[in-house]
Amino acid sequence: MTAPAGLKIDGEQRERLRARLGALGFDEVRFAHAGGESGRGLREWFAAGMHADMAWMERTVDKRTKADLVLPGVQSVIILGVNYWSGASVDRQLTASDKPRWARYALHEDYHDTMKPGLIAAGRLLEEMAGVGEEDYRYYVDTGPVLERGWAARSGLGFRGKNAMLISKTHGNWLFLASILTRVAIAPDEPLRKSVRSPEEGEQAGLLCGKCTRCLDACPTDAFSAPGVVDARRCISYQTIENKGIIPRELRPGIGARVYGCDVCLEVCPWNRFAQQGRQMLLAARHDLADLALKEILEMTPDRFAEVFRHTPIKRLKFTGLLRNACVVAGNSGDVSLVPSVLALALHASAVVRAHAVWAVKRLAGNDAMAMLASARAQETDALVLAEY
Ligand code: B12
Ligand code: SF4
Ligand code: SF4
Repeated sequence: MTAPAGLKIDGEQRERLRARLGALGFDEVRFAHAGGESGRGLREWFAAGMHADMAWMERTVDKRTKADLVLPGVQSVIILGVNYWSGASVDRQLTASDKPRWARYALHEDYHDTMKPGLIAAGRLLEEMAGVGEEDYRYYVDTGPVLERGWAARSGLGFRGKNAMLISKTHGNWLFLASILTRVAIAPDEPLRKSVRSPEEGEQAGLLCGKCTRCLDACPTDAFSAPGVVDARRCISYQTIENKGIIPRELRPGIGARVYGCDVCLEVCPWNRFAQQGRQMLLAARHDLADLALKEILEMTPDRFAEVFRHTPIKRLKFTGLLRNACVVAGNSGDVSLVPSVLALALHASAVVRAHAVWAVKRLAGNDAMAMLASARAQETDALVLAEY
């Protein structure tokens, strides 16, 4: 069934919908008008090659800039936010160790999976309250052809920071976003400032940043090509999660102890000061991952990887991807006790792992490295690995 033309949710009914969606576990519920084309900067981003090898994004560029191509007849976008901040004291424990660092979002079971039941329930609620069918809406979390941060800015959920993140005045940077495109017309919320209604102006990042540039200054790999614009090719998040091959050598030192993802431009932001511990209704914390020692990861077996990372986003990186990242972290650690573990990985079945292991041995063992690596080098045939020697 197609939603009857003119069907509108507003006033008290809209607030009831907001409250009931909130009760499902969504910490932010906002509404935006779906019309028009937006995200002009997105085409420029692709043209400049800043999406690296994420060709799946470029293939859906038209849909990403025009919601009507995703759901013909779409009237509104419901933007939902889930707070994943663990509170200041837990966060201090998670980050104050000498252990490898994980993006905070990854210290949970995969949010794509844990948020899905909430989105299914949200759809049912829309059917009940607006009398529509399941063909009248479409929900997404992360993987859909939807510019989630852009819609969130338009709905007034927050603003796009100079760090490109959608920043909420209540939750700071620590929100997962999800969206429901629907043919039901829901009275839109106001953006934080009226200018966000105009896509061109709205695409300018930093509405509530003032003179602050902390995130731009703190990025370890200099990944911002302009305020609000991340060049994925230089971003640690891209390199440690999305890139499945060789991490460019010049970026490896900047990765530091970050074994999966990067939160630097989020954690320095002063807007986080109001963040409160999340309700965790649509999340399942896996803070235990922050206790893993680097040596344990370097010496992990595939079975142990499957066991430890089951249901987490890290499983999508695959075992070899994690070993590759762990080699980079080892190379940056200055901890010579790790040399035997990385030396063993210089003989690993995966050329990608071998390449990063060779780099790590050279960083850790200095002048002694080539002698230690002699036997591995004698067996090596892969050009990319040989280039590391
Ligand atoms: C591709 C991607 C990445 C790439 C590229 C990063 C980037 N800056 O785009 C990589 C792998 C590097 C990455 C990293 C991270 N990501 Co990411 N990523 C995405 C994804 C799938 C698409 C983003 C995209 O389209 N990027 C292209 C750029 C150019 O678009 P943009 O930044 O959104 O800006 C455009 C729009 O906002 C638009 N616009 C402006 N105003 C308006 C108004 C309207 C109405 C519209 C429609 C558009 C619009 O114009 C801008 C330029 O075109 C989204 C999920 C999604 N479907 O949106 C998650 C998403 C953005 N990532 C997320 C997260 C958490 C991260 C990390 C923090 C993970 C980590 N800790 O390692 C880092 C942060 C890096 C950073 N500072 O941006 C969250 C962000 C939540 C939030 N509060 O902002 C999202 C929304 C996933 C989710 N569902 O929660 N990510
Ligand atoms: S996530 Fe890290 S590497 Fe990427 S832009 Fe932010 S600070 Fe830079
Ligand atoms: S750190 Fe400063 S410049 Fe960066 S997003 Fe936060 S307020 Fe804006």
